[in-house]
Amino acid sequence: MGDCIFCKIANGEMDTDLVYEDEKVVAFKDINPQAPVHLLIVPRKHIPTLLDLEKSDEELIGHIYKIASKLAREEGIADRGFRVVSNCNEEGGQTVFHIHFHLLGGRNLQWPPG
Ligand code: IU
Repeated sequence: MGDCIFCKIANGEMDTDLVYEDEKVVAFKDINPQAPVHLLIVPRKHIPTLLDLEKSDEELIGHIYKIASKLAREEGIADRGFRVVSNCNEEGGQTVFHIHFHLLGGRNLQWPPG
């Protein structure tokens, strides 16, 4: 936890392009955007992977999706469409081990992902 980069961002110890924060989550612009809109929604609580979620985190995850839809509207990508995705472990493409939800939009997203 001590050297977790997303904990540092959530605690305000690192500069970031913050777009939203409340008592449970922060959202900021991804430093390596994969779409015209690419935000990361990150819980303040340090949870390494989706596999570490506990029963008591259910409300938090619901909250994250609610914030994703609010931000999608605010970013102007709601009507045309967008994607919320969370990668888990190596083959899932996870590189930062503090769970986060990518909000992507502003272009025609392909399926299946690579
Ligand atoms: P992933 O699903 O764990 O691979 O996503 C990590 C994302 O975090 C990735 O898109 C990075 O560009 C992004 N990121 C960031 O926005 N700021 C940082 O300081 C670091 C990674 I490290």
